[in-house]
Amino acid sequence: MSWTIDPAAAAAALETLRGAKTVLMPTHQNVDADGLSSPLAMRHALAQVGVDAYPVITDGDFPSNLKFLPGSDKVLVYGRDELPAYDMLCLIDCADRKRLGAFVKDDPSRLDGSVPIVNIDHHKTNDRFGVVNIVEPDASSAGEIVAEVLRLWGTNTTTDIAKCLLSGIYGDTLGLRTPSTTPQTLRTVADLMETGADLEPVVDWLFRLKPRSTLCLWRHALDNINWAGPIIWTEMTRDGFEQCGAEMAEAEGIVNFLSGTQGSRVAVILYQDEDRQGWRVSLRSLEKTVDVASIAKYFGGGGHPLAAGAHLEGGPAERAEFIARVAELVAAAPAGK
Ligand SMILES: [Mn+2]
Repeated sequence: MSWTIDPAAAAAALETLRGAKTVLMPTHQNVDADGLSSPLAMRHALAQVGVDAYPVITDGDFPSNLKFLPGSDKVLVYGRDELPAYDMLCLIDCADRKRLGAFVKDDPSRLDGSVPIVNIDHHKTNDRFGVVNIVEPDASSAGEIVAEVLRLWGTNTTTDIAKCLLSGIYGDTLGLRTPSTTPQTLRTVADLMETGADLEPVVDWLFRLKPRSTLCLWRHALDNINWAGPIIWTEMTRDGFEQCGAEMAEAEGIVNFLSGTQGSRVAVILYQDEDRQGWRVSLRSLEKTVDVASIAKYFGGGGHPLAAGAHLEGGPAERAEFIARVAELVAAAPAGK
């Protein structure tokens, strides 16, 4: 095992969550497969001990490609659905409790600790903000950690739970292709498949099926490609999303496609905010010597060494300054592979 969860921490998480009447599980903003599947698996698991737990999408709509997840109809969308009264928060896959979209922007006191937080995550930059913290930076995904937590709890891994966890692991490892994929990851995946989770819908919905609007969006992204020293970057404008009739989740694969372009060391995508006053930025590296999490942290963001993000306020001048600074930081990193 490349990492293990302290059984006492797992037991403390169960005891804490069992003490709640209703648990809210807000997702990180711009939720992805792991960010939604892992809380959904937790919802199914907590139902077995009589605790109601609701994943909440904290910004934007429910991503269409995740509707296949068992229990997706029970996921709440902040701003659309009424929140139940809750006495506990469980954050899964959230590196930072401040990046929970409108859920925290509308009322920062929601995350000030007055409602206890159970924190389960795999981001290196997670600062252990919970009353219970299970943070394993070497795990491929939150799904992989939740699988281990549920094993320690003795949860009956139903097919629904297995499908969710498999989706989380597949999403974050890009189909078991990232360096974070370990023999342990593969064993967990094998166990989940034996429990009855089929690969086909996961692979189809996460990597193959796409609406036509996605192609339109990719055309925009590829048309807007720029270079700045060792970085390749592009911008996803609001106009692009609107012209294509595309949702944010459809732009997810582009940064991974760009990273690995020969001659580049880091790929950067800027997603323009809805109010056009700034960008959400996504950074990817294929070189272990270029830690994009520390670059993201420099700009107030965070993430993983090879995949990280931050938020940038301002207009074209701030954007140009940002790109130039990232290019400098990347150029200063020692050469990797
Ligand atoms: Mn994740």
